[in-house]
Amino acid sequence: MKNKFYITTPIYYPSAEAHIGHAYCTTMCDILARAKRMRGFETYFLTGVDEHGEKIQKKAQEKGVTPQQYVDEIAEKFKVLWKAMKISNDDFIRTTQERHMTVVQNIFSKMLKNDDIYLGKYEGWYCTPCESFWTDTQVGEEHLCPDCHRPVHKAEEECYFFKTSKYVDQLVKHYEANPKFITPVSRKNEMMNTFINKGLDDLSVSRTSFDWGIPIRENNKHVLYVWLDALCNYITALGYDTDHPELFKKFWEDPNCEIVHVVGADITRFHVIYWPMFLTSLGLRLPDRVFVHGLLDLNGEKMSKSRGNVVSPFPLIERYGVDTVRWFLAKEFSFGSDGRFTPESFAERINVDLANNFGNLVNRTTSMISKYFEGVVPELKNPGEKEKSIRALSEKTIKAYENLMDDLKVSEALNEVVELLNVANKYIEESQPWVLSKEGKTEELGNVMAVLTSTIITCTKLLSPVLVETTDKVYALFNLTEEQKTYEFTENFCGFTGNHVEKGSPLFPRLDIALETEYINSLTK
Ligand code: ME8
Repeated sequence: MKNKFYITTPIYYPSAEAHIGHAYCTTMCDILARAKRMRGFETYFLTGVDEHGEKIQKKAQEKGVTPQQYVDEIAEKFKVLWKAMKISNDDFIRTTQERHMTVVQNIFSKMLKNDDIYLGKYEGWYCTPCESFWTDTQVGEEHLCPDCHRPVHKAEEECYFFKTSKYVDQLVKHYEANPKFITPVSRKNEMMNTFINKGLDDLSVSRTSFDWGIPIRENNKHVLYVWLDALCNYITALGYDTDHPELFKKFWEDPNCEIVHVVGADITRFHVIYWPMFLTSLGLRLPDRVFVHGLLDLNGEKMSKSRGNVVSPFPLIERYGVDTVRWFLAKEFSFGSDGRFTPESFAERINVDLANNFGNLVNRTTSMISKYFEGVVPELKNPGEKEKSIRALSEKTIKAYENLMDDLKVSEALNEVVELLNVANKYIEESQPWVLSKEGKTEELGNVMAVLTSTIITCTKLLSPVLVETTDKVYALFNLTEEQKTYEFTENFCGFTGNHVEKGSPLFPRLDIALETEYINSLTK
C-alpha cells in the first residue's frame, strides 16, 4: 500500500467568483486529504487558479482593467473562500506566477526538441468559451461545440501542434492495464466512444489571435494554448525542472506516492487524454487515478458562471456554519454522479444527519452521564451481547471507512459512519437507561454510557475530515487527552473511563425547513 498521497483539484478559471460547484470539488479533495493525513499518510494537497486565455482577457477588457489586475482580484477571492471553508491545501498555484511560466516554457521547448510538437496551420471551428478547435464532423451540421453545445465559428491560424497520434496506442494500453485510472469507469467508456475511437487529431497548442498567455520563446508571435499551460500546474507546483525539486521528487517521482487528480465531468478529456500524453512526452509517470465527479445543478438547471444562476457558499457558511456546508456537500451527493442542489435538500440533510442523529446522540449522552454519573464516564464491566455487537460494528465501520476512503468513495465511507450513529441512537431506545436507573442497575447503565461515549468518539474521529470545527467541540465536551484524540486510539474501545463530561448546548440546532428554504431561495434570485 502506498504511504504518500498527492491530491489536486482543477485549477479554476478566475473568470468570475467561485460558486458551490467549485466548493464541492475542493471540499471533496479536502476531505480525502484530511482523511489520509489523519491516518498518517504523507499528504500534499494542491489547488489554484488558471489565469491565462482569451476568455480572461475578454473579461478584463469588459471591466476596463488589465488581465493581471483582473485575475489578481479574483484569485484573492478564491483564497478567501478556501480559508472560510477550512480547506487545508498545502499550496495555491497561480499560472501567472514566474515559478509556473518559466517551467512551462521549458516544457514546450523540450517537446519541440523531441519532435512531439511541430508548426502547422489550423483551419477549423473554434469555440471561444471552451478555447477549443473542432473539426467539421465534431461540430456537425448545426455547428455547435461538442463539449458545451454553444455555437462555434470558423477560424484559421498558424499554430503549433502536439502529435497525439504518437501516443494514442500507449494511452489505450494504459487504460486497459489500469482499470482504475479513470473512475468511474463509465467516464472511460465515454472518452473511448466520443473521442478516441473516432480518431484524435493532433492538438493545437498555441494561439496567435490574442496575447494573454505564456509566450513561446522560440516564436514570440505565439502564446501557449491555455490547456497545455494549465495542466502543467500539477508538476510546476512541486518544483519540477527547477533547482529546488524536493517536493517533485518526494511526491511525483516516488512510486510509493499515490497521485490523484479530481476533476469535474466537463474537463475529463483534458485530464485523461492530453495530460497523460504530455507526461509521457516528458518521460514522467502518470497519475494513479483521475477521479471524475459529477456536476451539480440548481433546482434542475445547469449552474454556471456565464448563466449567472449560481449559489455562493459565503452566505451559507455565515448562516449555518462551515461544518454544515461541508457536510451537505459531502453527504448529499454521491461522489462521481451528477447531483441536484435544492434549498429544501440543504435544510433536510442538516436536520436528518447532524441535528437529529449525530447532535442528538451527543446531547443525550452527555446529559445522561451528567445526570446518572455526576459527569464522569463509567467503566465498561462485563459487557453483554449488545455491547459486544456494537464493539464489533465499530471495528467493522473503521475498516470499511478506510477501504472506501482509499477507493475515493467519500459518500459511501460517510454512510458507514452514519449507520453506526443510527445504531447507537437505537441502542439508547433499546437499553432504556431511564429504566435501568430506576431499577438501580448501575453496572448495566454504566456500560451503556461507556459504549455510547466510545461510539461517539469513534464517529467524531471518522467524521473529522468533514466536520472540522465540531470535532474539537466534541473532544472538549468529553475532555479528551491528547492521546485519546489520536487516530490510533480508535483501537481502544471504551478507553474513556474517568473522563469528565460537560453538558453543552446542542451541536446543531434543528432548522425550520420552510424558513430556511425561503432564505436559500432568496440567495439564488
Ligand atoms: O475548467 N458542479 O476551470 P473552471 C460541480 N481552468 N462542480 C463544478 C461545477 C458544478 N456545477 N462547476 C464547476 C476549468 N465545477 C479549467 C481547469 S485544470 C488543469 C484547468 C468544478 O473554473 C468542477 O470540478 O471552469 C469542474 O471541473 C471545475 O470546477 C471547472 O472549473
